[in-house]
Amino acid sequence: MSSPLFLGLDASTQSLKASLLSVRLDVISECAVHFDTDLPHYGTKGGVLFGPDGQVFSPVMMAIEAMDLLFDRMKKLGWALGDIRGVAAAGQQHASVYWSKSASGLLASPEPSSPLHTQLKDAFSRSIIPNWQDSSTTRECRELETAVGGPSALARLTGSKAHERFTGSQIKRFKRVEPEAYAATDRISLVSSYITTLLCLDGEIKGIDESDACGMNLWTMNTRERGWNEKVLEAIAGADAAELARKLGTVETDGGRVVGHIGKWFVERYGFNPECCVFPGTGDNPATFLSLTCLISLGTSDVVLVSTSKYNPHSEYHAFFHPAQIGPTSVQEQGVREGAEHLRYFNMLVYKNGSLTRQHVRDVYFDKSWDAFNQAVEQLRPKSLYDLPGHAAFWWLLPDIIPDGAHGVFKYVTDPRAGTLFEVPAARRVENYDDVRQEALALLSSQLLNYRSRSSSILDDSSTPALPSSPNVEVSLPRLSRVYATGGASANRTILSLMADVLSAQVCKNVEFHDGKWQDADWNSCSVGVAYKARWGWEREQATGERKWISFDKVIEECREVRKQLRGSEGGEVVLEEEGIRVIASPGPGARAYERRVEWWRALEQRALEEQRQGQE
Ligand code: ADP
Ligand code: XUL
Repeated sequence: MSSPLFLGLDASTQSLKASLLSVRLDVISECAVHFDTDLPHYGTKGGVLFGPDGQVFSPVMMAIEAMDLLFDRMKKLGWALGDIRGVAAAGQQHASVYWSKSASGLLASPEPSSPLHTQLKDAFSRSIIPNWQDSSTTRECRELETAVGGPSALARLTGSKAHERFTGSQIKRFKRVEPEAYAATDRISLVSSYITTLLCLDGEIKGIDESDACGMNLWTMNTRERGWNEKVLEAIAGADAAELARKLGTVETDGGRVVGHIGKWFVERYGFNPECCVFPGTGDNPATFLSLTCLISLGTSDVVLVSTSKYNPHSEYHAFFHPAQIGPTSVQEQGVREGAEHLRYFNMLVYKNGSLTRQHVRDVYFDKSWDAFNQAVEQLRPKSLYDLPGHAAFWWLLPDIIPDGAHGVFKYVTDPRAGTLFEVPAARRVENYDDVRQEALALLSSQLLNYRSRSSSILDDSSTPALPSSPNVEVSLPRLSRVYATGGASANRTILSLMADVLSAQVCKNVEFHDGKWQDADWNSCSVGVAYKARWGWEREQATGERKWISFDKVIEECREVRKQLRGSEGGEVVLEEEGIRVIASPGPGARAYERRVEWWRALEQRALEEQRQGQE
C-alpha cells in the first residue's frame, strides 16, 4: 500500500495555495492560484476590490473558481491525490461567507463533469466576501462595544475589543445595509469553514472552528460555558438573536475531529480516495502558528503571535484559543477531567503597515532594491552598547490596527550626544533624514521596537515565563527567548539579524536537508501548518485507546523524531534547535543598545500619535 499523504490549503488574501505533505511531514510539493493574474476577469488588485467608505472585499465566485483551478493544477502536476488521507484548510481570518437557502441542496450533489463555479452560482445570498482589510464598520463597532459595557468589557468577553474587520460588526453592517439579503441568508461561514464545506460537498455547512471563532467578537471565551455571546447577538439581530445563532451554527471545539470525508465530486473528478478525512479548517494565523510557535510573520501584514497558557485579553491585541486543542466534549467523553488548565491560548498583534510599507520606503529611497536597503541598514545599525539608535520613523501609510487608527508619517531624530544612557532624550521631528540610509534603519528599527515593546507587555501580563533582560542592562523588559520568522520578508537576512538585536531573541526558521545541505524551507507555513493538523487528526482517527487523545505537539514531535532517524548522520555538522528548525540570527552587540531605547521609542510613538491628533484638529 502506498504511503499516506496529507493536504493543507491556504485561502489567503492574494492567492489560494496548497501543500502536499508526507506522513512524516516532509513537504513534497506546493502549488497556488494567484487571484490577480490567474483569474484576471474579476479585476482584483492584491486579491481584493475597493468600494466607498473603506469597503474592501472579494467576489465570492472568484474563491470558487480558484478551487476549480487549484485542483486542476494539482492533477496536472501529477500529485498522487488518491493517496491523500487527510485534508484541512486555513482561511484569512474574520472574513465571512453568506450562504443562501438553496446552498445545502446545491452542495449535496454537484455534477463531477462540470466545475464548481458553474454549479454554485445560486448558493450565496451575498456576492462578496468582506475582506480583513475592510474598515467600513466603525459605527457598528461602537454599537457592539456599547451593548456590553465598552471596549474593555468586549475584550474581556470575546478576546478583542471591536474591530472593523471582525465578523460581528461586519454582519451587523450587512444586516443594516442589505436587510433583504440578510434575511435570505441561511448560514454564515468564515472562510476556513467555507472551504471545509466545499471539501466535503455533502450538503452540510460545516461548523466554524473555535480558534477562528475568536476573531469574530461573537464568541464568549472567558467562561467555561464557551458559546455565542447572547448580548452581542442581540446587539446585532435584536429579537432575532436566536436565529442569528442558528445561522452561525455549531462551533468545532476539537481541532482534530473528522468533520466529513472528501466529496464525491473530488473522488470522481480528481481521483481522491473516498476515505480521505476532512478536519476542521482554521484561520491563517492560527494555522501558521501550528508550524512555528511564538512567531513573527512578515507577509502583506506583519503579525506577531505569542503563546500563552492564560486567557489574556487586551484592548490593543487579540486573544485566541490554540487551534489544535481537544475540545471539552471529547475530553469529557474520555472521562478525563475538564478544566481551564487544559486550555491553551495565544495573543496576536496585527499591523497593516508591514511588507508593503517596507517596500514603499525601498522604492522611494533605494531604487527598488532590497540589496541597497539592506546595505544602508548594515552600515548604520548599532554595533555596541553605546551606539544608541537616534532615529525613529513611523510610517503609517494605511490607518493601522496598532496603534488603533495611527495614520501618517512621522520621523524623529535624537542628538546622539543628548541625555545620559538611561534617560529618554528629546527628539526633533524632521521631514527627511540628512543621511538617506537612515530611512531604512529608522523604519525597520521602529517596526521591530514596536514588536519588542508589545510582546514584552504580553509576557508581563501573562503567565508565560519571561526571561530576564540581558545581563548588565538596567531596564528590565521581559523578552521572548526565541521567535520563528516566516512570510515573504523573512527571506531577508538583514531584517532577521536586526530582529534578533531589537527583540534580544534568537530568530529561527524552518530548514530542510536536501542536495547535501540545509536550506531555508521556502514552503508556505500556513498551508503546511494546517496539513500538520490533518496529520494529527488522522493519527487520532487511526488510533485506539489512549492514543485517540494524543496531543498535537506529541504527534509532531514523533514525526520529527522519525525524520531525524531517517536522516541519520547526514547534515549532523549543523546544530539544530529541533529537527527542521535552525537558528538563523542571534542577538549581537547592538542588542543592548536597542534595549536601552525601548522607553525612548515608546515616548516617540506617543508623540507621533499626539501630533497626528493635533494635525486633525
Ligand atoms: P502574503 O502571504 O501576505 O500574500 P507574503 O508572505 O508572500 O505575503 O509576503 C509578500 C511580501 O514579502 C512582499 O510584499 C514583499 O515586500 C516582501 N518581500 C519579499 N522578498 C523580500 C525581501 N528580500 N526583503 C524584504 N521583503 C521581501
Ligand atoms: C488577522 C488579520 C489578517 C488576516 C489575513 O487579524 O486580519 O492577518 O488573517 O491574513
